[in-house]
Amino acid sequence: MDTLRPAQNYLNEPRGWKSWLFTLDHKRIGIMYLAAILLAFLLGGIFALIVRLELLRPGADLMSADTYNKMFTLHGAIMIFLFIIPSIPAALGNFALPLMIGARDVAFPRLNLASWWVYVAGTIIALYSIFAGAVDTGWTFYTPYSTQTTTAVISMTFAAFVLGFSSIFTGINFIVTVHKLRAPGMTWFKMPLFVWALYATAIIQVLATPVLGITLLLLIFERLFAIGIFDPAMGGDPVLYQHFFWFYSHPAVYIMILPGMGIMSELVATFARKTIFGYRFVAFSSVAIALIGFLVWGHHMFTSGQSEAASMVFSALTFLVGIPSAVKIFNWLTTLYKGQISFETPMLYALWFLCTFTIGGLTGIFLGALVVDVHLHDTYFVVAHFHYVMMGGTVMAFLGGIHYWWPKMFGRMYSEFWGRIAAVLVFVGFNGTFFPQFVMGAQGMPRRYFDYVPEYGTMHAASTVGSWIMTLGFLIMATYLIASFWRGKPAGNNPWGALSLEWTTTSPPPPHNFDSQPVVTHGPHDYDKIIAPSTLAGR
Ligand code: HEM
Ligand SMILES: [Cu+2]
Repeated sequence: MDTLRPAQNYLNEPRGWKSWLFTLDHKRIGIMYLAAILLAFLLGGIFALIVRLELLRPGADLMSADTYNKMFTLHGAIMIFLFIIPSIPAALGNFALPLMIGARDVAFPRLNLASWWVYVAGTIIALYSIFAGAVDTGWTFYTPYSTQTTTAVISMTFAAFVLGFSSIFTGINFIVTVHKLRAPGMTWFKMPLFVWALYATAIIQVLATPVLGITLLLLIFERLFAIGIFDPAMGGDPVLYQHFFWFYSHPAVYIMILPGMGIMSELVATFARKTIFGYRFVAFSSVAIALIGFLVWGHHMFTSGQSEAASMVFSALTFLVGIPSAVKIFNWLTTLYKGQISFETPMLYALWFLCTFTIGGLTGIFLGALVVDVHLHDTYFVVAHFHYVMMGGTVMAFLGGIHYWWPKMFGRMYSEFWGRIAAVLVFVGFNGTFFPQFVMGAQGMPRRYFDYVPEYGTMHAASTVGSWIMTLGFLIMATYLIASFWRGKPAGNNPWGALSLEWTTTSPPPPHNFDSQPVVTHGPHDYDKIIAPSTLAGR
């Protein structure tokens, strides 16, 4: 028997596919979520590649304008509702959170399983919508166009409505779990910062998601019964829709980024071997972002006809919400300062995050400035900005998190050599894809156009080639991660020499997580006081 890798663990006990589909084990639910969202990422990525291929050269090369509208809408809707919202909380959070606080499971295991099944149901409705004519409104479903187009708006918005419940269920579960199930000795300020981030995220999930749900229901009713809430032809107000939509969707961008920031804190501390600088500031800045994030939605409507006074207030509040993010960046940099940094794959993604998320965040401040936004609104500058935040932020952290917890999930290491190659390709490809879009956008290239004047040709071509480099990185990653199931060397309990509780149990963990109740005696990132040896030969 392999002493480093327990023969009996949550992966093979109990056996059989039914024991997976109806499992109440948070680790298995996390793994099932991971598989589901990775498939969603693949599908959304295929639509993105199609969009980029059309834009490789000026002219209508591959498809009609109408088809193009469907392609970017499906890309955006899948990436947002099926991939990025559940990505870190429901997959990595589900797996890691109970382990990190020393619990046996989440507070409501059945609700957790229900969350996954509701996600699957929502996904099936979304896939049905693709075949039932797709959607061409953009992922935002703006009225009045969304009440008039003949595409499958009703079923796609209903899919998003259903998916909302899976997100709310996860949020409720995490809030109660954090309040009730922490191990003895784990006070609030001994919680790992990833747990703080998931807790702040859960507050937004529970408070904001119902607003989107109601808004989409109203949209469905508007289409079915022509009530006249949003459509001006029926006496409705389309800007009202935008207010409702962004009242959810701005907080939702923090559902997307806060968990990524939580992973960042874990990676930076572990791989720099230092206590996080300003732990309480980092913890409270997550909560601050969650709360202030509710007050800035109007920055999406600077050009939609809202009062000048309102726009000025929203602009100022937008600057305000930048501060807690900046606090985090500052504290991570300070943590790295004079640390003993080791550049393994998870850490590379943390460094990418520091570069790309900072660009995304700062360009958000440009867009939050009222006068600048009037020029940049609905251009490729916006497309570049939100990809630097969502992909350069959340996805980089997510990839760092996968590589960090992979050995815990499956008990095996992946090829570090190929891991680094893929990381470099993803970084180069990402910047190659999206950096030119800042330049084009500032020069006036509008968003959501399938054709353009030849002047933008070079930059669009560079952007498309960038997307191919990124794709190569992802293909390599998929290969070595899958290969690790057979070839990976056993990781042991603690390959990174990390200090939080999940590394004290076996890899993979037993079904009940810990053989005896863990008791917390030190902080989660006390690397300057305690040395935890790596269980990996030669590290
Ligand atoms: C991984 C995370 C990603 C997320 C969350 C994301 C999200 C989005 C969203 C929300 C939109 C707006 C859709 C709309 O206008 O209705 C969009 C547009 C777009 N995305 Fe992504 N995306 C991601 C990755 C990618 C990748 C990898 C590529 C390139 C290979 C890409 C290329 C594009 C393009 C070309 C557009 C269309 C821009 C336009 O014509 O308006 N995206 N994305
Ligand atoms: Cu916003």
